[in-house]
Formats: sequence, structure tokens, C-alpha cells
Amino acid sequence: MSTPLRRSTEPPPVRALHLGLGSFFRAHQAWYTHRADDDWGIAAFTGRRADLARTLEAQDGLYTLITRAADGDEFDVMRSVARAHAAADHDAWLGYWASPAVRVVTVTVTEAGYLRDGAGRLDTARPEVAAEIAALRADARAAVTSAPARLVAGLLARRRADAGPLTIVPCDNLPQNGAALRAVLGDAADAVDPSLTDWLDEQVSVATTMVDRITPEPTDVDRRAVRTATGVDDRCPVATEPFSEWVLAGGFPGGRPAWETAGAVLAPDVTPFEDRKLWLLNGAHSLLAYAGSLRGRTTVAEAVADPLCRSWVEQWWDTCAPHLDLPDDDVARYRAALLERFAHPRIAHSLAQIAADGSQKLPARIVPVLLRERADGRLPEAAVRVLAAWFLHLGGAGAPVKDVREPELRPLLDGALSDAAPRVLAALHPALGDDTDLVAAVSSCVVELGSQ
Ligand code: CS2
Repeated sequence: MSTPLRRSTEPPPVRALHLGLGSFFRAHQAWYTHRADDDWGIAAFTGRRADLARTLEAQDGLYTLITRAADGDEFDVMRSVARAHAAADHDAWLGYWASPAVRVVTVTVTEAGYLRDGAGRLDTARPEVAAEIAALRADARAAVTSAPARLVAGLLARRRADAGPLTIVPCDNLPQNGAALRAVLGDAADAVDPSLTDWLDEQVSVATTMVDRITPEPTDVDRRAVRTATGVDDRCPVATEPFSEWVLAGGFPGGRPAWETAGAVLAPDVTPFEDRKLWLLNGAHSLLAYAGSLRGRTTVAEAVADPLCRSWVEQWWDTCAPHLDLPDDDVARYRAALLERFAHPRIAHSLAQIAADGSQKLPARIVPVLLRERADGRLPEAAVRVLAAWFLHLGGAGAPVKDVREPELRPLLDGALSDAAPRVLAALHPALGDDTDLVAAVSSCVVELGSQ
């Protein structure tokens, strides 16, 4: 007999909102909030799907976080999610924004969720973006579904209610994610109601963050592990690695949970930590997702156990290291720790999951280092390899293709490699398609990797 998971006391009062209820949020921001404060409850909304919200609500927002070390698991029930809502529960969403008790809004909507164009602005050329702007212009309470539109609808509700200042905290792997979100929100606000822009400047602070915790998709094995170890029938546990990092910069005029007591770091500038994480961790992830899957590897651990893939990772890290604004010792320690994290024997982090949305990820993880190298007159083999492997992946080799820009990217592959390569590279950054030496190097690497 196993017991269901229910609260015996009231949940903490809702003082924070979250957009993008999923595994990473539950292993990261909700875990920090749970450890930091008993009186900051989170009302969390899914991006699109309803099932996780329903399952969590049936457990009063409770779930087990499995901290999975190489030699065993720890089980802790997280209490910070006070309410879980499906995306479609738009009236509830607006209701929280109108509440003066809510002071913080965290966001995990993935790189693709920001709906940015190549210049980092809201991509108003997309029909779905234009449609949501029109819907909000007609009715500020319209049931919009994209992240920028849902946030602007919330901001409009907050202004109507005069509910006071708050901070939005983006937690996605984008460089300078605060400025990135602020730009998209500003564009959406401008398009919906230009008078919102001044109010945004006065009342809303957007923090910038670096987030890190490797969290694969939960499995039935995790659920069984909870039942066996604790006797509780938790229908939605999450397993994650012991390592966790959160660096935040920005103002919190309405207050925030004392996240630093749970290990978060408040810093004046996240840039050095963000470069280190996006380039070394996420860059190597993308390299393995494309080049490792070409060699038949399916998880990160499997790929780093392959000496060739591992040498590719080391070569990429050697390329990045001179561009990091951190002491050499720190970088060396971080690299050693990363290798251990990647090789974790009990975490099956699927390369297919990481391969998704490369068009949104590579510009943050690979292109910045590549552009610096090119400016210094070098042609880094490691970056060339990632781009070539991504090209092959788009053509159907290795991990399956799932990309928000897939319909636009597919036709770029048509015709001879000499025509397709510059087109595909330009889709990541215009300068790459015009760089003839780079195009030639990527093309020959495509041939080399494709023939293995
Ligand atoms: C991964 C990240 O799926 C991916 O693209 O690179 O989710 C990575 O696991 C996290 O950023 C780790 O903090």
C-alpha cells in the first residue's frame, strides 16, 4: 500500500508567479524557493499542456525532488508550489498579476519561447505573434497563448489594478536574458498599448540570470524509486543532479524570497558566469547532441565515454577558454566538474532532448565564441564541427529534428552543398554565411562527418 501525496497544512501564500511549469522549474527555482522561505508560495502555470498542472493540483502542489548522486538518491518533498494551473486558465493568470501580494514572476519558456527575430526583437512577422497583438488590442483579457503576449496581458492587468512594482526573472539559457526579455516585452507592449511602456519602466524590473541544473525528463523509474524508498505514490516526481547554480543581477523593488540562503548568488553582473555556462556546458551539450548522435550515441554520458567525442569536447573548451573573463584555475575546475557531471552514471540525459531548437541555441552557445575567433583571424575546428554536425542533423542524420524554425530551415538545405552551407550558416548569423573560409571549412567537415 502506498500513500498519496497531500498537504496536511495550508500552502504558503502566493507571492510569486511562474510561467513554464516543467521539470527544470521544479528542480531549480521551486527548489531554491522551498529552501529559502516558508512564506513565498508560487502559482505556477504550464506553457501549453494541462496534464502536469492537473497532476500537481491533485497533490496540492507537492512533489518529490530526487537528488540523484552517482551513489544514491535523496528524496525531499517540495512545498513551494502553492497552486499549479494549466496555461488555459487565463483568468487565474490575470488575477495573480492584479494581486499586490505577487512581487516576483519567474519564467522558463525555453530559448524558442521568446519569439525573437534575428535581431533579438519580437518577431512580429510571425502570423501567431501578429494575431495575439491584435487580440490584446481588441480585448486586454483575450486568452492569448504565447509567452510575450501572456506577460503583456499580465502587465496590463497589473497596471489596471495598480498593484505595485514587481520583478520578472527570466531563467532561460539566453545571453543577457534580462535585456532579451525586456526587448521583447517592450516591443509587445508598444504594439498593444504604447502607454504601457512608461509604466513598465517605472514599475517593472527585469532581472538577468544564469541558471544551471541538469534535469532530464522524468520517467516511470523515478516514480517507482519514490514509492520504494518513501512509500508515497507521487505521480510526478522529478530527478535532478546534486549540482545547482543560480546567479542573479537586478533590482527587486517589491521584495523576493531570500534565495541566497539556499545558495543563489546575487551579483552586479552575470556575464562571466553566463559565458562560462552557456559556452562550456551548453555549447558542449549541443556539440554532443549533433556530432555525438551522428556516432550513434544517445545520452550525454554515453557520448563523453566515447574518446573521440570527448576529445571534441575538450577541443571546444580549449577554444572557449581564452575568451572567458575568469581566472584560469576557475575555468580548469569548472571543466573538470563538468566532465564528471556529464559522465554521471545514473542520469540518462538524452541527446535528442538537447538537439531540439538548435536554431535558437547555437547563436547563444557557439556563435559568440566563433565570431570572436574569426575576429582574431582563427578558424576554430571545434566550432566548425558543431555547425557541420548541425547541418547534417537538419538533413536527417543523428538525433531527430525538432526546431521552431524547421519549416524555414528545411528548404535552405536544397541543392548543392556549396549553395546550402552558406544559407544554413546565415540562418544562425548573417556574418557566417558571408565568411567564405568558414563556409568552406564547414562544407568539408560536413563531407567528412557524413562519410563516417
Ligand atoms: C541543455 C540544457 O537541453 C539543453 O539544451 O543544454 O537544458 C542544460 O541541461 C541546462 O542548461 C543545464 O543547466
